[in-house]
Amino acid sequence: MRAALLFALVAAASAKSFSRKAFATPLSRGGDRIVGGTDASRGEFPHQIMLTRGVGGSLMCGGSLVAADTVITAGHCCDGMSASRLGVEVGSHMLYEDDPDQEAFAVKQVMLHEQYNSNTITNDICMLKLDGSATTGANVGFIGFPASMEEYSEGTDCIVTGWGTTSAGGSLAGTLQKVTVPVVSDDHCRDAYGQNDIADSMICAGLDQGGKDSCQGDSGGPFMCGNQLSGVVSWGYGCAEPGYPGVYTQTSYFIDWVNSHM
Ligand code: 4AZ
Repeated sequence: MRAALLFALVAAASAKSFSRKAFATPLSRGGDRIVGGTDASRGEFPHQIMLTRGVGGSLMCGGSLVAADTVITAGHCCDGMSASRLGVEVGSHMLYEDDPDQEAFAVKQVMLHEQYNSNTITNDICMLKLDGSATTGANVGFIGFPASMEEYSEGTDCIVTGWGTTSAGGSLAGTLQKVTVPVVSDDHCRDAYGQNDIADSMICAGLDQGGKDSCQGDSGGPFMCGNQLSGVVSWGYGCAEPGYPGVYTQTSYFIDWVNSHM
């Protein structure tokens, strides 16, 4: 019994702070935040949700509301998690303060992608069904998906948001952050990470010089190229490191999967 609990705690700990190459990154290097971002305005990203440790619990991951009772997040945020250990908060803007329209839900069902692979971080996507329906309004709304197999040219500006750490291993952001990062082609991303590490169903984004990126705690959150959920925060080597763009699950590769699980 105690061994099982310990195992569950270790599994949860690894699930929440996971990022494939981050383990090799000196945490002391610093300078990282939803790195290089600025405060979002209240209601600017009404689909942004907080995935929490239990209902009303602390931040575990980001996510996106795609229907009144449906959230898309990262597979590695769901891996090994039962619904009872998760919560979803919609309508939030401030991490540590109550926002007027925030609403917390229990999770009814966790649908981790059947081919999610924690070694290669492929198919890093998960759908959550809420125990209830979110009330939409100025600060709560849905985001749509791109067309199936849509591709994005190198240099396309996209926005990523979250309350993730403002330094690698550092503190979470108190106010929802946003940052604009340009798409890096799969070819160039493979030059950075290795030819076998970037699947076609991943999309990379970042500046050559670094300084703008998603980071720990942003995982599962939205990556938007225009007004659509183009990607899900997935992994990277540290945060905002020069030469190492952030890597996102490319949702256009998962439209059939999404539709078959809605
Ligand atoms: C993480 O650990 C994480 N720079 C998320 C995104 C990135 C790195 C780490 C990308 O959740």
